[in-house]
Amino acid sequence: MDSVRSDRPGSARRVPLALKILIAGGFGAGKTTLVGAVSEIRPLQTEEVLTDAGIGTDDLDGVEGKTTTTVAMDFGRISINDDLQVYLFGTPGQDRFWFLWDELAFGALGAVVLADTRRLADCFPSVDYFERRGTPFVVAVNCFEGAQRFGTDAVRGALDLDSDVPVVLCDARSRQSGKGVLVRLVEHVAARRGMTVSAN
Ligand SMILES: Nc1nc2c(ncn2[C@@H]2O[C@H](COP(=O)(O)OP(=O)(O)OP(=O)(O)O)[C@@H](O)[C@H]2O)c(=O)[nH]1
Ligand SMILES: [Mg+2]
Repeated sequence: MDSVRSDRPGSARRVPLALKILIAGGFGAGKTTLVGAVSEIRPLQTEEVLTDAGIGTDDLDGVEGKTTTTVAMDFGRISINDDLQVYLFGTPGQDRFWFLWDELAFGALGAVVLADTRRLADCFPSVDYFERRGTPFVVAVNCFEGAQRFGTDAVRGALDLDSDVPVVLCDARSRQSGKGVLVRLVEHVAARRGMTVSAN
């Protein structure tokens, strides 16, 4: 994962390596929140207001304060270090937008699957999707207040994850916490490729 250096004479400008990472997970797991929290640029969001038409389709248990939902994607960017920039693509959480996933996943280095332990089953489709594609992923448990805390081993067991898939706890509203999740993913991808990376 070397960064590219300009080969112009006298130029020492380093061009950082850019990676694409998906932020996936079930409806209301905190994907848009995470992309917004970690992004250095104003994130691109495609939020639409949840209306009565979604009653019976949009399960708001645990996220009753939620007023909008992502209808296409979130987009943000974060620098992990001087040599590495990550472009973040948040997926829409609802089944009716599955047709977008292949486009969003194209060229992705890896994915974060956000999980809410109150609705753990909602992240099964994301886990299945990345397992089928062979896309490396980490599961990040978004620790909503009031949600019963489960250890990472309990979540691993409940999702029947392979032993090498990292499971981490996070707060999707925290830049530092979100950045930690991304670093863990990059380390996981690097380890699978027999490389090491440093976040410093
Ligand atoms: N208390 C708490 N609220 C959170 C946390 N993360 C997200 N929220 C709130 O939970 C709601 C859902 O967050 P979103 O970021 O919209 O979730 P999403 O996964 O993008 O949702 P969809 O795109 O509709 O699938 C919002 O009201 C957030 O403010 C968290 O860690 N703790
Ligand atoms: Mg969203």
